[in-house]
Amino acid sequence: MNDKNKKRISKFLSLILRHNPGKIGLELDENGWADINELITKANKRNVRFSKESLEDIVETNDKKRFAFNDDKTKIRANQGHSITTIDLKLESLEPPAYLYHGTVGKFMSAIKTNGLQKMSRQHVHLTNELETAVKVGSRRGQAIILNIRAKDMHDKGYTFYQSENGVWLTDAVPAEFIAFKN
Ligand code: HQG
Repeated sequence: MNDKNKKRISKFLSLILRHNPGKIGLELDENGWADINELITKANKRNVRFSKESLEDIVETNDKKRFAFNDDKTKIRANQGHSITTIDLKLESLEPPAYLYHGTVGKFMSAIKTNGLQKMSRQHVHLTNELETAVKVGSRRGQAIILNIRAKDMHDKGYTFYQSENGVWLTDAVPAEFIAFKN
């Protein structure tokens, strides 16, 4: 499968496995897993064609490791980024590093200064320990602004952090007092 096709299928999988399985009449279980054969058949009916081998290729080579198989490779799910509120990935809570980054843009800054970081339409606020990743995430929307979050401090005050299988740090909300604003 060429890169363009892989990207197209990967975007389709993000839509189906994170946001709208009903679009192809698929159901995810309570932990977000989809049956692979059912996914392939139902996608095929809507003219999105891929094989089990191409799914394996996508899971392995996806730039952000967005998807994972279960142990016997009968099921697939998205590692993070869901908007479906009933899905529980059963992530284990983990102590974060002292600081984590969040990449955003200027137009959100006054709201963030007032309300802190909110999960908006996803299940969690997404944070990273890599500056470069935060820059990329922010740059999707314009000139990136990088916020420094006092994650360990939050954790010590009782806030829970999780790490998804692809290394993204997740938490429910970041109150403004834990964000270092430069101005
Ligand atoms: C902003 C992609 C106003 C927040 C990326 C962000 C990432 C607020 C936007 C992953 C706010 C939400 C997640 C507040 C936060 N008021 N705006 N109080 N609090 N915001 O897409 O972190 O390619 O839901 O700064 O690469 O941008 O999909 O979150 O700009 O890893 O795998 O509201 O999604 O990964 O946007 O991105 P998002 P995000 P994938």
